[in-house]
Amino acid sequence: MTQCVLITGATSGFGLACARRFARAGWNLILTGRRSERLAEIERELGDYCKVLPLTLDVCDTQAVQKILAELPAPFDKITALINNAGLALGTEPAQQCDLQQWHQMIDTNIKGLTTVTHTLLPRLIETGAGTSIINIGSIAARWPYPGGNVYCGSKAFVEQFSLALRCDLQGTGVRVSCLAPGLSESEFTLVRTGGDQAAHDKLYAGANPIQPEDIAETCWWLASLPAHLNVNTLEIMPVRQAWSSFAIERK
Ligand code: NDP
Ligand code: 8X3
Repeated sequence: MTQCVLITGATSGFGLACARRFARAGWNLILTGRRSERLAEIERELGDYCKVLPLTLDVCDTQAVQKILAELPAPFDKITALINNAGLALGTEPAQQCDLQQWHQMIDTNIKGLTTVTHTLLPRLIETGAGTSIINIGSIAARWPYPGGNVYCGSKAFVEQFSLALRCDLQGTGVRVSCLAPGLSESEFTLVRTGGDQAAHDKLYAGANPIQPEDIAETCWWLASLPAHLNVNTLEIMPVRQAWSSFAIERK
């Protein structure tokens, strides 16, 4: 039977690359995001390879998520993989200069949105059973804090620990859970974070040979295609040119 993946945040970056990768393998796609026109374009691009269900959906809108995901039509009602990818960082300022509304938007999207989608789909995923995958997109920011990371780092730490704890609860169902934690990756992430600052985007990635969305899509594909008895718990991935730096020490 044809498999089906639901990808949140499929309108750009990792999510879009995942849509293309899974379509290439013949999986049916449920694609979500807030930008309807992009979803329509992607449906036109991938519709020849597989069945596509585009859903304009803000993961922060709990009622909409619950309603829309409860009413999935066949053949999209049996889901073999959920990629919880929708997320964002906003701002790079120190905590004491941050905008509270931006903090709340990160929490609402990266934590509340991810948990709402997961909670809503769990019965369906458990029904599909062995070999089903939940892939939560975390970040190296979960484990490696940096100045200006504040709430974004915290939200991704939640994603990692939630993923591990979810595994405990799902033991016996056959559903596996992975937290995939990428490092420096070139997508629309920095444009979103900086409010559209193209120079900041260009500077961050210049000469770094960063991860590309296709790299993450390939990794998600691998995770979802592993034999059903295997669970990758956490997977941190960086470009070769990225590594750690020393502690910051205040001297007086
Ligand atoms: P992009 O900005 O390119 O993609 C983000 C996606 O999330 C878009 O499709 C956007 O769709 C969607 N999204 C954002 N907010 C919402 C919302 N409220 N409801 C529904 N969809 C939403 O960035 P990336 O591809 O890089 O980011 C994908 C994930 O990867 C995020 O969780 C990010 O935190 C994580 N990540 C990114 C890294 C990087 O360096 N780029 C590294 C590590 C992790 P739309 O605007 O249409 O709603
Ligand atoms: C995105 C990676 O290092 O910019 O999650 O926070 S980082």
